[in-house]
Amino acid sequence: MLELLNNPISTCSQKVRLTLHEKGLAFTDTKIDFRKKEHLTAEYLALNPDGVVPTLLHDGQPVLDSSVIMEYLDEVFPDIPLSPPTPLGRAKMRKWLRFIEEVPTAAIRIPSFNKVFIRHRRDLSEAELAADTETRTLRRTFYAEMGREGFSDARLDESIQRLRETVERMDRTLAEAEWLCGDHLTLAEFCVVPTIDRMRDLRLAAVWEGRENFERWWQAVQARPAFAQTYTPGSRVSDIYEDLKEPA
Ligand SMILES: N[C@@H](CCC(=O)N[C@@H](CS)C(=O)NCC(=O)O)C(=O)O
Repeated sequence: MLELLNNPISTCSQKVRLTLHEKGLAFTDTKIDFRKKEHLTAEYLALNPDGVVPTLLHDGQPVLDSSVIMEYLDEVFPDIPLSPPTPLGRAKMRKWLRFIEEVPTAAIRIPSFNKVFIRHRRDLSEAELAADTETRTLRRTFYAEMGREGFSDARLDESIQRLRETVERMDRTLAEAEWLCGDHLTLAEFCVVPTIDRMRDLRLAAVWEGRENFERWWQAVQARPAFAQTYTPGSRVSDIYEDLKEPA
């Protein structure tokens, strides 16, 4: 029995939903409401002391951290494998996972918060702001730096540059092979897809304009049935915030 405690627009949750769908695994989709701070309740923190989503419950046992969860699922349910068959192949895939966690996953948070999530902090009093920051178990420093006004222009520019470097690195790799780790789609794809989708959602798609290998890969990823199963209505920030919707 698999239960995923997650949030529709959370990119980390989307990594795991993509993996579950691609592997054809049935799961209970339990939605955690960020606005109600359901991820910061004592009950949730007892399962996931970092106060973040996703959390996978497998027969009631918590498995934490989106990349760990992806690898766990692939190990426990090997029928549709999403990892290379050799140790060297898996090492290459894990290198992509670590790079994606360290670079684009961290970078996309800056435009996401500046353009979208900061709005929920603007009207807080000083005391409320400090209290809210204090509750963010894993990200106190991040929330403190963001404050009420968001991250600086320099920090935003640096993040966009990091995202650009990621796309360039992927494009170079994809000139040599169909997928990031060779001839087969792997967890490396699903680790980065939510960041790319968020970039498009935030209207940052110009970053990959003219990058033909990348664009071919992006089309192929979106054609997977797992993609449509993951990105149901309400999964994107532009589904939720009126001012982010594409003009008709
Ligand atoms: N390393 C963790 C990070 C999880 C994470 O940062 N989740 C975000 C959503 S993508 C979250 O729950 N944020 C809650 C908050 O900022 O309060 C993972 O990959 O599972």
